[in-house]
Amino acid sequence: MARRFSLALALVSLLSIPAQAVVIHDEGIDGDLSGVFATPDPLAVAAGANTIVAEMGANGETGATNGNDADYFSIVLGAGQSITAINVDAYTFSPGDPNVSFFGYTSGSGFSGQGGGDIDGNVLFNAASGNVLPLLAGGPLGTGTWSFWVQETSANVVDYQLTFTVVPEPSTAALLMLGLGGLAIRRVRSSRGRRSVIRP
Ligand SMILES: [Ca+2]
Ligand SMILES: [Ca+2]
Ligand SMILES: [Ca+2]
Repeated sequence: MARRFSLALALVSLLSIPAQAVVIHDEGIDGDLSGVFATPDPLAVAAGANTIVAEMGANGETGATNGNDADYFSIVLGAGQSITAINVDAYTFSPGDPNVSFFGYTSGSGFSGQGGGDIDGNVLFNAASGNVLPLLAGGPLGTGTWSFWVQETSANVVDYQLTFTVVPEPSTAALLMLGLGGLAIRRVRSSRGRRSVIRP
């Protein structure tokens, strides 16, 4: 019993290790995110905080329906992984206040168009938005490929930073399954052991 308890404690402590925040794309270093809706830039994520630092709007780059820069990127979530929050860390603008900007998503590695029927959900966001995932998708996004579309159509430039919280790490999930599997095997073995005493 004590061993089971300590195993459970070890698993809980593994799960609660805070993962490092990682900048997965910084347009200042990595270049403008794709402006082509059919081919978002695939970005690799890990457990914990995954941050995108980017700019959209009237910045001379193209991709949106009106020629203003749109940013498209996709994220692949492995078995057991999910996005549990998408936080707007920063939203600054010039020369005027664009009020809000568009953020949409769809399942799959790209969008089939730029219309309302081409998205699974969207939210209008700005500096005050905080975690937009509940309004964007109604809850966490699970295993699979997800594409995201960020766009400002006014004559303003918007610098934005988004952080995607991903849980749990696949290796941690695998460890948890291994641990639970081990407990189940021990339980079966010990019950078989008891039966063998009753039935000679
Ligand atoms: Ca951009
Ligand atoms: Ca772009
Ligand atoms: Ca706007």
